[in-house]
Amino acid sequence: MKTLKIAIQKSGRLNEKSVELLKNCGLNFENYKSSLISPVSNFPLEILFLRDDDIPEYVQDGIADLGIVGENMIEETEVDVNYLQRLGFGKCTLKIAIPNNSDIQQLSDFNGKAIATSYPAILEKFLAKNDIKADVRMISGSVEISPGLGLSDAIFDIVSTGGTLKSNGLKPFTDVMSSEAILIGNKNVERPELIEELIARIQSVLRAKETKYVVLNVNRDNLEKVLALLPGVKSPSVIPLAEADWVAVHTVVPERDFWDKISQLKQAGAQGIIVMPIEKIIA
Ligand code: PRT
Ligand code: ZN
Repeated sequence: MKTLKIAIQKSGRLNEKSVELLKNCGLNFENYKSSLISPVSNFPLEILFLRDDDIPEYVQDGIADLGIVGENMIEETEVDVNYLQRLGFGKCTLKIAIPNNSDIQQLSDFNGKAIATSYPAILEKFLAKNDIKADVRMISGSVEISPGLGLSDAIFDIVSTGGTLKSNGLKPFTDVMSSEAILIGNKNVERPELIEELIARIQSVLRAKETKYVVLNVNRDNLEKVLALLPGVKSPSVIPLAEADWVAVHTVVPERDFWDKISQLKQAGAQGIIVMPIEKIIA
């Protein structure tokens, strides 16, 4: 039977998180930097390690069945693939940025101006939508130095912390798209049941990351107040303790409002709060 192939970045910003995600899904493989392909010993899957630029087309053409790549690469290459799952890492924003001393004030000021970028397709689409006629200059690396060299009036590039813009005397002008790593799949995939299984495993890992397992002790007098703070959870376990009138509550709390929740629980009488990471949540 056919072994599936998943393409991930060989080295770079998405490599480590992609490998970690697949390992957390229980896939057993060697992560040799020197190899292009690595078999998974406990799942009918092979991992292909590639430049991120090649991943969208490999998946579109069926050389790989699946791929993990930034959404920006999919937009830029305009490939026809299935979007299967957003993965929550590699987050960034693609922005137009201008020199600090630029006289550009509004979008229409870009008419006739030169913008350097490694993402010409995304930029062209944005400019066309806004009816701007600018000169898009394709540069494959170090886009941020081009205004300083007099090669362009602005840049269009990926920004995460903004440090690169700042250290090159640039400031953001407008956001064009946000991006994160995404699992993509070939449109005519052969073993959909295996892909479903892999997606289910990925989702269980992602769900677990979004939540913490919390154990706390509370006097029965305060139990109702504490339980009222945990409305999202189906039914927290309430376990009697050796000391009469005291119980332990086991529950999960979403990461996003974690600190708020913990301080509310303390105020409501929770004590001895223990917080643990969750490895997987099987739906
Ligand atoms: O070798 P290969 O071709 O595979 O990798 P690459 O060098 O082309 O890509 P890589 O590893 O740099 O990025 C892979 C993917 O990570 C991108 O396609 C994005 O989806 C995502 N990503 C997330 C980023 C960033 N954050 C990021 N900050 N990609 C690039 N950057 C660069 C940006 O180009 C700029 O030079 O970081 C700089 C800006 O960072 P800040 O923090 O200074 O704003
Ligand atoms: Zn690349």
